[in-house]
Amino acid sequence: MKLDPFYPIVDSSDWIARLVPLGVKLVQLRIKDMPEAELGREIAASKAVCDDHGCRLIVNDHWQLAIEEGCDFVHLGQEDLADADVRAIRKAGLCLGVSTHDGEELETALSVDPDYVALGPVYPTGSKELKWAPQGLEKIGGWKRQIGGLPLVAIGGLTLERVSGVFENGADVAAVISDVTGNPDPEARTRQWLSLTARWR
Ligand code: 3NM
Repeated sequence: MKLDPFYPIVDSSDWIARLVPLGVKLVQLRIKDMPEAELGREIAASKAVCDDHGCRLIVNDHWQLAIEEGCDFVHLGQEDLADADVRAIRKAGLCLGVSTHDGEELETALSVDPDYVALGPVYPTGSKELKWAPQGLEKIGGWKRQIGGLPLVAIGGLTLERVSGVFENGADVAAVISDVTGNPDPEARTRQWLSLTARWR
């Protein structure tokens, strides 16, 4: 599977409505702590915008709602993966991305035959509390050698200035939160990301 190299992660359908029309082709909706009915509405609204713009929507965690809303991609962390019914996800025809942070987690991820593997945190991140030290660029090459043709998503502390390094070391996709949504001008930053990553498309 070929994924777009620029993969912003946002926490609302409002963000999706702001960024996707700029030309984003791959986005993750990552919402924590929201009542289920509201979550369903957020996913549906995000999907509508993504469908209108030919953008692939990846729903974090909420795989049952993703199935109900007719989405085609979910992302699971290791704990969510342990709790999820991967068979049901597959039966509904959804693709699956999985987070990994060490060799054991990579093995677990590969055992469910994922559609991509994410490795993080490449650099220090303020967006998620993690027990792992930054992985560094060399680890990306090692992961890529292990997973072969499977897309490798790099995540954690990525910025426009750092992104060439992750692609040169073997990542296929750069996932990013704060460098986009924490920027004083997220739309302009998104356009810069789209322009800089176009050569890896
Ligand atoms: N997962 P930022 S790092 C959601 O390592 C997430 O699994 C990570 O945000 C992992 O681009 C991370 O602001 C946060 O550093 C990424």
